[in-house]
Amino acid sequence: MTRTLRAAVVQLGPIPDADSREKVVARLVDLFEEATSDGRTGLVVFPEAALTAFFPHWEITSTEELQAYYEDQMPNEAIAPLLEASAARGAAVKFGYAERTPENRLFNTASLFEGTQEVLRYRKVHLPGYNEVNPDLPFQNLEKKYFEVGNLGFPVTEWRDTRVGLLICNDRRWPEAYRMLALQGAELVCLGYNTPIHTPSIPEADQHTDFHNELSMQAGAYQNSMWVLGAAKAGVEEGVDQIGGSCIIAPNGKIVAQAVSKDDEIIGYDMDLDMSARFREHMFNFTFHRRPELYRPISEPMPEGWPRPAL
Ligand code: ING
Repeated sequence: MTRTLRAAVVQLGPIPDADSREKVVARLVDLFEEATSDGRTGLVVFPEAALTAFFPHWEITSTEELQAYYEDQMPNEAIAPLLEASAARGAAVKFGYAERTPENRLFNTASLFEGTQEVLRYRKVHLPGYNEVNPDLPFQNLEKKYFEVGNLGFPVTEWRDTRVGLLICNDRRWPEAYRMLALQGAELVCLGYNTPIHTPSIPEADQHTDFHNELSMQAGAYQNSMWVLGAAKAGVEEGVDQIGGSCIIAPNGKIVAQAVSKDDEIIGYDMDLDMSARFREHMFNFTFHRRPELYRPISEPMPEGWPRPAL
């Protein structure tokens, strides 16, 4: 019996900084209900920072103002309508948000819920950008200032007869992130991103931002035989123009569905979850073909003097 799952990726257009959580969640509920109106969709994936504007793009000097972007609890009252819709439709939902723990630790987080039951939580490991404001830049990326490195590792869980993992934005550019999930048997990765078209640190890459987005996720999918569902927060949000390109990628590396706009947009696909196992039987049989005893440096501290360490 082939294992199939219909999934939807919901791309979001900009979230105005002035929008309340209630207003944003109402927008997510409308999109969730449209995405699951076929009665067959079992999973809906929203982007990173799906409850607020992507505030690491600017300096926030007021502690009180900064703290307002984080969720003190998850689930909470504001998200409840979305979780109720998830329960009513019998479809799981993944969304990203800024998290403050009871110990006052701050993370860029993603959660997968089935109704009010949290299936999986992940805290972003690869934080791009800087921990100091650079006034010369047209916009900031202050994730290293506003978040800690995730402390949950790369968790994978059994879910609906498959195994699922979560990643967040910059994680998708690092092969180790997908591999950590694939080593645990993940067949499906849900991720979201807020990616500016312009990369201040390397302007020459601007012409390739969409290509690098797809390349990163397609490589991760193919080299690990996993379904990758990538949801963008797109369009000009608080002055920062972000790519769209939300997509569903099969374990063979092919993009099988992709958004064409830079606004709210829903894409869906009936995933053959057995494709992952077919690729892992021979071509990407990790047990037969990988040589971890020769990879030790990949998991050790960076060599002194990189990118030109002593040989
Ligand atoms: N955003 C960007 C991302 O990784 C970035 C930051 C853009 C890094 C372009 C490198 C190149 O897509 C987040 N939020 O990680």
